Amino acid sequence: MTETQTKTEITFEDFKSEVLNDYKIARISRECSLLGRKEVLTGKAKFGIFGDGKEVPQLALAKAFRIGDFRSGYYRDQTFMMANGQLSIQQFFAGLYGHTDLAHDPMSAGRQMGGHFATHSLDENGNWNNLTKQKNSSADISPTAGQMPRLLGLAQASKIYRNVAGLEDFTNFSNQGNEVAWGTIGNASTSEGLFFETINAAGVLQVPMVLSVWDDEYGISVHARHQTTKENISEVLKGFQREQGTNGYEIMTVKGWDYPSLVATYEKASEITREQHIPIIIHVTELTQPQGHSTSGSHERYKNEERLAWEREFDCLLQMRSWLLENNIASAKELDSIDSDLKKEVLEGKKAAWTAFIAPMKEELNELVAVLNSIASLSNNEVFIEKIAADLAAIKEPIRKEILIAARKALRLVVHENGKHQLGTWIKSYSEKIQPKFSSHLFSQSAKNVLQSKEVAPSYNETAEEVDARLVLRDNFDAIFNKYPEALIFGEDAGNIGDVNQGLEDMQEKYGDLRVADAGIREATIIGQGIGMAMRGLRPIAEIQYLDYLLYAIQIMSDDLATLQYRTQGRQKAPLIIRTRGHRLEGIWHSGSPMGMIVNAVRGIHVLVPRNMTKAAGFYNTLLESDEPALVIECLNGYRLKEKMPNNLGEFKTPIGLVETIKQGTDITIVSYGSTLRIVAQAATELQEVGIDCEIIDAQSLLPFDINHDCVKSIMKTNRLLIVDEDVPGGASAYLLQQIIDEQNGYQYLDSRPQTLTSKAHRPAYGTDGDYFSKPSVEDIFEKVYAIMHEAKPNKYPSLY
Ligand SMILES: Cc1ncc(C[n+]2csc(CCOP(=O)(O)OP(=O)(O)O)c2C)c(N)n1
Ligand SMILES: [Mg+2]
Repeated sequence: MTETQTKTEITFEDFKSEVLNDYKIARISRECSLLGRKEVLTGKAKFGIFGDGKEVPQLALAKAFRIGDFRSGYYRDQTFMMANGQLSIQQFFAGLYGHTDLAHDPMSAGRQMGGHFATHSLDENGNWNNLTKQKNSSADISPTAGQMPRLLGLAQASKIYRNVAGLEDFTNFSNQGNEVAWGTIGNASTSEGLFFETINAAGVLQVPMVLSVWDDEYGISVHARHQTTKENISEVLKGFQREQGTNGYEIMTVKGWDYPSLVATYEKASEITREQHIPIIIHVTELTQPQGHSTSGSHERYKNEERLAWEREFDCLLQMRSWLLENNIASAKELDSIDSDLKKEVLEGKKAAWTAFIAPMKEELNELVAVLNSIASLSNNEVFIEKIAADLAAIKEPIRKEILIAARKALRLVVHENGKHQLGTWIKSYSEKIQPKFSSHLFSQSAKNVLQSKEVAPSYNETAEEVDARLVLRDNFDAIFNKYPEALIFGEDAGNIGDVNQGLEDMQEKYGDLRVADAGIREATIIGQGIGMAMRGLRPIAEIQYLDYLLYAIQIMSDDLATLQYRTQGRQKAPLIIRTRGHRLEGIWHSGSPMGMIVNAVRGIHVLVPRNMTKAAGFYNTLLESDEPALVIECLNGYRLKEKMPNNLGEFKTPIGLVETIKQGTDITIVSYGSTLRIVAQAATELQEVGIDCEIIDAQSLLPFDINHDCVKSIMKTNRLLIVDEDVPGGASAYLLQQIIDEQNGYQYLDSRPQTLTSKAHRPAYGTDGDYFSKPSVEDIFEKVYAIMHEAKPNKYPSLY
């Protein structure tokens, strides 16, 4: 035997031990699923969705998955996580119970139901870990196929790192783009639009992505014949197969119970995609669901006896066991002993998880019982409080809801007594301690969160000329691409022509077609592409051509991007910038301003509404220094208006969360944003002519809004409030009203009813008249303000009508 042979060949014993280790992992995973279901049925956990029936292919996936790779998958992947050593038995059960401590449930600290997996890209301070030194799983989400858009971006990042110059120092994120993004999806979820959109986009982009379809023929109760043409997704996708001289995919099919073929298939896929950056689909067929879809139902209701018998026979674990026996890799005795040992191991892990889950709550309960007993003895309601304390103490396995209910009920009984202070203080400090377990990290809590950013005003040469405003944006993007090699932009028409309004004119020529790129018409995956790339250390700017078409992307923004920090308790982030343009132009689909819909759907993403291009450019500069996702909406009718060209391009920063008073006044405060401000300003000029002095506040930033509470300070002076926007009635104007009246306590300074002026409820009609009769006009604003002043001072301002 030569020396090289010794290194590459493994002995039978090594092979056997590796295969048996695989078998053991799969068996542990199965046992966890079986016991997990029991935990739900006995009431210890609320809901269970498990990976039983999908174990064996995940062993093969785990073998091909290298350090630095990324996964974007779904709730069946527990065996894969276990094979990576990233999900212990105890952690599996901690997740099932909803343990709120990240040390116990590293996937989401109890925020997500079990079966939603994640690894930590960030340390406890929100700083990046070295992602090339760990196996990475982007955090799962429940909406079927919702993992697909992000998968595209995770794969695209490798392509960027391999091919874009200037990223040599980004060694924490990539080793020359050698990382593969591995996706998993259920067969039925391939019916979703997001699936097909992603498949097409990855075929166009040619990125290192391997997508596994776990095919068990069902999506809950619905059979493949209702889901998939020809009942066969790989058959249907055949047109995507690459051929001589074309782009496209490698498509592979393999049976989910055939361990050696699975291992070979995944190895081959890994090699091809890693080297050539070709996307691959692996259709894994003949999988089963031994316990049905989830703990919510039983599959005997919708599978016939023949199918159930087949599932029993072709259970991938049973098949793996037969293979081990048939090939004399292990004896039945050896396998039986593995099986019985691991049963004990799983039971012990489960018990440990439960004890750890309950222990802190027991302590908290005891603490409260002591407080209750101490106030009871001094209370007129002693008997009642003692009863509450005794009932509480009798709960053997308490949850926090029960503890807090008891405390809050008892508080009412001592409202007239001294005891209320002790109990009230306890409740407050308990809530302060517990609430963050459920509510922290909606936004970044790192030193780079947007609120840390300081304003830098644009500065101008004395001779600075007024130019078309799009040039301010363009030259600022130029400065950005110069300053940040990791910054890149892509969208429909963003590349070759430099966006529909020329804000990126000549940028592709200068920075190449990977950094300034055209994208297909596919808004959801444009966002997903951005999410995935941002999760791998790049600074993507995803462009959505018009605000009206953000609707196609709002689902993925809401479900994935907005929840990312929250659902990982701050251990993953995607500081994606979404650039779009909107508000006033022409017609039903080119002039919408659905800001209420947006601000309510994307809590977790900042929403910025600059009134001009200098403000917009300043927002991009701020965001690039921060680590949070944001949506920036430029004014569609503002690109050709004149603005002075600043001389500190790429450096000036518009602050986030601050309003700006753009006109001082004493009679009424008008709050508005975006394109409407110009109309408000015109109305204010005309109102001045009749002696009404308006104060105009530009909201600038809807999420977060007015963190310094400047609006209420203005109302203290004017005592009147009007909110003007182009959204539907009750849209973003209602949100602003809630913020100012409720959050800022503005109601107490008002002498007139606070009002809103918005567009009509319908979409704006086409043409100049369509605009005039659909959206608030200068005259509408004039008359609205005048009417408010008339009501206050009827003699000075006699009624107009
Ligand atoms: C958008 C969306 N619609 C519906 C659901 C409810 N749902 C959860 S899983 C599932 C079936 C998925 O089947 P499949 O993709 O085949 O995965 P499997 O569970 O069979 O592995 C459905 C309909 C959901 N989570 N998201
Ligand atoms: Mg299925």
